[in-house]
Amino acid sequence: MERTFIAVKPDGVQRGLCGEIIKRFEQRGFRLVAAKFLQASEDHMKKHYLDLKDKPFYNGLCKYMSTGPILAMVWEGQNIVKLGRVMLGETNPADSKPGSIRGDLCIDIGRNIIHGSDTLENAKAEIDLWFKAEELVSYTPCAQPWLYE
Ligand code: IDP
Ligand code: MG
Repeated sequence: MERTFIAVKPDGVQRGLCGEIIKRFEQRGFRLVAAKFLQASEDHMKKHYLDLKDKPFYNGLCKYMSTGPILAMVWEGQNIVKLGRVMLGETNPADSKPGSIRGDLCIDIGRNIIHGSDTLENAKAEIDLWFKAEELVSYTPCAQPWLYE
């Protein structure tokens, strides 16, 4: 089992898309392990997006991410880092296929409503940045044997 960090960005929260996004991960069969609703500081977002610090959009991105509440979540499941990225679609919604979250629900690369970890290593680092170990809940969902062979 893998874990990934998924966040509904401030634009997704303002547009009332938290429920739709949670629904997609639940219906796929993934398990919610942790969630919190918070407004992140610009400093926190600068840590989260540190790998993009040389990009021209870095400052604007960190500012936009700190201007409103975020729904931060940890989801678990087999191969979830990769499958989560497929569910999100491409970074640019214009390149995202219909059926993906970004392909269905947003238009602009700078307002692409959702974050998802891109590698297992980054998922671990992002989960550590956003959550304390005791905030992650372990349980066995009753559908487990109906989801996995
Ligand atoms: P990802 O969110 O699909 O992993 P990254 O390349 O890691 O994409 O970029 C992080 C975020 O930075 C994107 O989700 C998007 O919000 C923003 N971003 C990426 N490229 C651009 C751009 O060219 N203009 C404005 N914002 C961008
Ligand atoms: Mg990324």
